[in-house]
Amino acid sequence: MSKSQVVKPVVDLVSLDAKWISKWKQSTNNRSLNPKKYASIPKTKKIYSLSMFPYPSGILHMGHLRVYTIADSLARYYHLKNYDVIHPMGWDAFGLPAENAAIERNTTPNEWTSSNISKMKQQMELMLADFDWERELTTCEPEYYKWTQKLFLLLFENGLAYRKKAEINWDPIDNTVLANEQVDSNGRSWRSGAIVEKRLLEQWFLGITKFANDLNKDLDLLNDWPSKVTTMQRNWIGESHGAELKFNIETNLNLPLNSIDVFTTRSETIYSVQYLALAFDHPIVQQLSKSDHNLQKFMDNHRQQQQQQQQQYDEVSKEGYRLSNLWAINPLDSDIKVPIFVAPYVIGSYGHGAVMGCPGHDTRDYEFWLNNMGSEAKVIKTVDPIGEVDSAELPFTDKIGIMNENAGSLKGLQTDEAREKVIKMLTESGMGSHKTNYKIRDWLISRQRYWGAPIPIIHCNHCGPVAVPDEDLPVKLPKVDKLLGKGGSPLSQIPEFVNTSCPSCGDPHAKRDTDTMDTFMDSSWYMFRYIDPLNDKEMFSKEMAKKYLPIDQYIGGIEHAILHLLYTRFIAKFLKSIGMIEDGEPIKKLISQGMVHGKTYIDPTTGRFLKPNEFELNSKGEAIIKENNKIATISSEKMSKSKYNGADPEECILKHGADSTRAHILFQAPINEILDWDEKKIVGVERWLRKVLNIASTLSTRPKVTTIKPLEEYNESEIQFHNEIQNYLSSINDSFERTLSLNTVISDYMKYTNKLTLELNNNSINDQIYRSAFENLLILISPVTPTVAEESNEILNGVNSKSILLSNWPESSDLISNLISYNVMINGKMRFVHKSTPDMILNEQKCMNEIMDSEQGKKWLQDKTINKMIMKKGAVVFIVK
Ligand code: ANZ
Ligand code: ZN
Repeated sequence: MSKSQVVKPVVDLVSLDAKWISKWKQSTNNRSLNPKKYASIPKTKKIYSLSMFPYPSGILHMGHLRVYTIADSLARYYHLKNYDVIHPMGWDAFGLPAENAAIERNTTPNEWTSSNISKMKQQMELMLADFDWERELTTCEPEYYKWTQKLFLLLFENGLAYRKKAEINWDPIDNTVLANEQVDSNGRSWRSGAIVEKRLLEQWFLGITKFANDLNKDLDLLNDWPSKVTTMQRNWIGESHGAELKFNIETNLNLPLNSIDVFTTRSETIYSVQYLALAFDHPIVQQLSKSDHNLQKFMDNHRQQQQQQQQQYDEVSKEGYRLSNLWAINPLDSDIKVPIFVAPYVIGSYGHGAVMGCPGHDTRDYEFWLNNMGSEAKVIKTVDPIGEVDSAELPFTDKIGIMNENAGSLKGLQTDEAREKVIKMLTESGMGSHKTNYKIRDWLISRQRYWGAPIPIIHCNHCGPVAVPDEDLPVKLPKVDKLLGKGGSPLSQIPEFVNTSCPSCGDPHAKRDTDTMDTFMDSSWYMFRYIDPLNDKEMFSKEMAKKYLPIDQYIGGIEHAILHLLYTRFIAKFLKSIGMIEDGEPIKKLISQGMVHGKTYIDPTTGRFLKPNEFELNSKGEAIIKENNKIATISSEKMSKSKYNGADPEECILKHGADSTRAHILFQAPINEILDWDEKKIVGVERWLRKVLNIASTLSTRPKVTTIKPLEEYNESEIQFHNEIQNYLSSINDSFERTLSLNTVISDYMKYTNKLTLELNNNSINDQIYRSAFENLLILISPVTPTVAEESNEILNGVNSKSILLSNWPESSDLISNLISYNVMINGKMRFVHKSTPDMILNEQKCMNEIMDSEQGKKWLQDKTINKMIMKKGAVVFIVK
């Protein structure tokens, strides 16, 4: 390679953004920032690469920047590989914040939302994210929510949407119902912070529990999901194998039931049952509380505990209320009669809302028993530990043990044998059976809110709830000038909306449902709409579903590990059950990206978060608090306004350019780990990108060599160069395709570039080999840093050259590490060295052809008649005339 002066690139990184955005847009008719996307190239395979759509808050934060950089880089990579890429974007646009913002700002949720959407779209362009805007969807637009309503009606027709009076969590500040998950462990609303109250309301539920078994079982198929997420889902579904047992009641009272069913996972403890405990909403308790004032009082006193759900057993009261004149008869021995209590610790909605109390074997039951029967109360124990262990321990809670003499005919059996035996005996007598229970509850979707998809149901005095006919969909949200944000459901205050006629019997006094749907409903199926976004006949066509589903990779935050993903899996299973899609699992690979943290400065004396202008950094990197000269504590915490530790993606891009920002955010941490944002470190990435531009400038001053040097003629440095470059290529490939180790991609880029820089002014690498390695580098970096790739290509090949983004991803070629040198002897004289694979001398024809075709071979052997060729290890001998 000839020496020449290094030409410094004239461009600065930031200015590249505007230049290339405008060029790309021109070349794609404003459709895209990636010319490859609409190039007419035969496609190899499809890839549906999805990132979780954002709530249109109006500002792109660092978390967005991170997830969309990951997603965009992957999509660009697959475009270079000529995949049919689906990479859509949309807006999860319904929900409380828009409604609250509208109330605060005296605007409408609609206006607020659409202005936010356009702001965020601009920011996405600024970060060079190239989404399929022709697939864009917005959940608050009638074209979309028409199909959300249709989905609801399909569920309704199939018995999976039903109404039930339910105790709901009521937020007295926001005046709305909250899902259980929206109530924190202190019983407060996640949003307003108010103590949540309970109310009874007629609500819409979706029957997710009907799919509980499949939702649990199919988690086993999700090998490409983080195990953390599948574990969280498994716990949430809470499958529990046990039995249900029936206890007859002995009483002189008039009760709605003459027996009590309980769910137990420990049937073998049946002879240790000393009482039954019932939940507050058990039918027997409901009935008795009507006439028993003391019971009413007890329930009122403990309702709070009953409400704060028995999530933390220890905190729930051990108090009970004994029901007089009431006994439960042991189903295996009618001589054993036990008392019945009402107890706050029994969960009304789990199992049968009734527990068989075994003080000898369950800690909770033990404490309850002593608390209510006196500390000296007798405790019956029917299981002992196996072996020589002390058997006096109370309660004995091990699941594994041996039945003792208190266990009647079970004596001597191991617990698991006894368990099966009890269930068998009870099954035969009709007093019990195997049962699998789930913790998961049906999905409450009613919201007493304005800004959501109206539930497409009309209530008729004669017909009950009636589906709005398809031709009347969507049921549009009525326009409002002003939202008050007080009282019940806003839609119920709009008579023109409420009053209608019954689609079934025509009764003119029918009323529309005034609730709107939980926004999780909008997001539970948006990925299906993306595949056929303009379809005005159906949610999506089966053909498109077949072509593009399942989602190959879904990228988003861990905060959606449970609900959103569970709802989506549920809807997929439902759509499969009605034949609309083929895969019951809609998401092949799940990628959960880590959070972005910011450096947080804290006053060590007061614990107060410090604003950037309240301290100064000294040369040791310490932060000295101006007010008191103390050294601030520095920690890394989730970015938030109140901690003054946020960083604005837009600012960073305007200062350093989109390429640097993108590469920096990928480089700083593996995608699934916490990223500690540190803008200062971006200089490393900037330095790297300048090196790339530098090489382009230098090469542009050299004549372009096109003759391709054959591999077998590579000299030592070229072989070493070739192999090193090939190693980077396969590592980068593997990272994009398999490991998603995108931080490694950036370090491979840097190493690749360093190798090129090192060889730039050595003469050891052939110009063409070098240049082609550089052009490959530009293709490789273009998914992450498209402007520098383009600019370098333009510097190198001129303004009219074809966009580098139109290239194909370089094929990897074999390493040539195992080439060996053959001394070629002609008529007894050593003439030249030929490099080839060790197997060259295994095949006479190959050996002959290879040597004759090589440059040296031609020179020495062209016009000669070869009498004989002898192949040896490391040498080839010719006898010629
Ligand atoms: C008798 C027994 C003996 C129990 C023993 C446990 C230990 P998982 O595994 O979570 O499903 N239980 C049943 N229904 C309940 C309800 N509505 N509210 C509160 N607790 C309830 O738990 C099943 C166990 O939880 C059941 O097994 C029952 O107590 C209790 F040594 O029955 B067990
Ligand atoms: Zn009717």
